[in-house]
Amino acid sequence: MPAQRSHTTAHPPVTAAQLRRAARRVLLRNWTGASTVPSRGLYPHQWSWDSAFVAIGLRHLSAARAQRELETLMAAQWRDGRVPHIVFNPSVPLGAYFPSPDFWRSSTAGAGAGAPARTETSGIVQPPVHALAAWLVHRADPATSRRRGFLRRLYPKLVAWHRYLTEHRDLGGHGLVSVVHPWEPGMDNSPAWDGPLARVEPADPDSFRRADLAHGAPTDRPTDLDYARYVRLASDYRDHGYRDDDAPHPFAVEDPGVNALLIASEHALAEIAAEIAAEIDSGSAAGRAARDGLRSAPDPDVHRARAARLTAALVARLWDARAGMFLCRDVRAGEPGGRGEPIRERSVAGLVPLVAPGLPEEIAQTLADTLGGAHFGLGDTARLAPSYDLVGHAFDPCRYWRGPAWFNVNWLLERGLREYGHRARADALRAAVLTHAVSSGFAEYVDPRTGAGHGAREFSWTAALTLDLLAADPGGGGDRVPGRAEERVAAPAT
Ligand code: 2M8
Repeated sequence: MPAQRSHTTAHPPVTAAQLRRAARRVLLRNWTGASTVPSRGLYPHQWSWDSAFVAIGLRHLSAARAQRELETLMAAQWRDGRVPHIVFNPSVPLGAYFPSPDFWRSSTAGAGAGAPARTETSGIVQPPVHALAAWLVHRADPATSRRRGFLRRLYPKLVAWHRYLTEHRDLGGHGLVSVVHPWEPGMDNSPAWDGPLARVEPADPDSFRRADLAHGAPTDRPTDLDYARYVRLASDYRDHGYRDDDAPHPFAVEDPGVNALLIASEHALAEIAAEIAAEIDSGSAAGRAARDGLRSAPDPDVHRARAARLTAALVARLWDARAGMFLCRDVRAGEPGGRGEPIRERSVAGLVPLVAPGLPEEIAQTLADTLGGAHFGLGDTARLAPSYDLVGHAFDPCRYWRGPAWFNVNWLLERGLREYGHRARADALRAAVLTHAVSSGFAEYVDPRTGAGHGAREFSWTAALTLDLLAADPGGGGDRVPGRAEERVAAPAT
């Protein structure tokens, strides 16, 4: 099982310069020429939110390559605006990953919804981190970005992507986006999905063959029964032509993580719109090209207003003062056509809104308190924030999204803590992320209490976000200090 072998060395790199070199090597190895695979063995295609996080790290190595990463993903966007969660590499054998392109059949089954004719993709989506990533990538090297027309080419696509989410996916009817498959929020196997998923008829276990178990320990991965339900949801969606108006969507959940990332990305779109508007006003050649390529002048206020509406809906629908965090809402539970019901499981998705600017102050403070309290234990019983309640009935430190700590989530929380003024806690989290990225060999995820690595190693977003935390952040979170070459950023693993 190659993905399980440990890359942890007896003498892990401990200075910023060494760590930077090691992270860079991972990203170079996982680069395919136009984008980056999350992991060579387990995930040999391009994943949507992985690419956004990868671009955030790549910007410190090559702005052009980081831009390319996002451009490759957005080139597979569907005409209805959706950005598919996987873009398949045609040179990878079908059996290397399940569900493969012949399962999704996007170019035929999705033709009515506007799937690309010549690129095979999945038909579901992942969290919209892309506008945030695009803005951070631009900020790393504005000159290259302007010369390549990066923002002005991406902006209409990002707007269409957000429009898809807000217009086709407001299944609860209260101004929030619903996910329709546990793979969509990116936290595949979270205990928060157990309730809504239990209503889904599992697919016949003989109708599919999992590929993930060839790379991961079964105790770390979702069960066969979970997979049978994932398959049923995806094949039913496909058989309805991936049309949200027709598909029954028996699994429909408002997830605070997805909606918070949309809010953060709307704020980023406001910055992007202002940047393009300034370019147009300057009357430069780039500005003229921007004006000619857009239907209307970008207006930052439109995005700010949308972010404010989404924030109000997030608070009204998903805030739970008793839990001290946001909870997912099962749109299909309770009375048909009713308000749905909160899912009483503490998933780290309920703390991700810390990354959204503009939360009411007392909510932001409560989220920070909850992150350090008994359920998430950050800085106390946990080295990194777990994906699920440390004292919850379903907590498992090893199994996919049912407890382990993930580096992308911890990067988001680091950013959120900084955004809301908890500088010392953000610094401590940054140090913990760097330490465990090194000691685990850039693992996909770690046991939150011990830091032991699990899943794939040399995982792209772990390496990319390590690079980002080592750098001064040119695109926000402005008080982070750059890692000096000789700075000891990570203690050897204990
Ligand atoms: C995991 O999800 C895929 C399905 O999309 C899988 O389990 O096969 C999740 O961790 C997800 O968040 C991530 O984007 C993906 C690739 O890294 O792997």
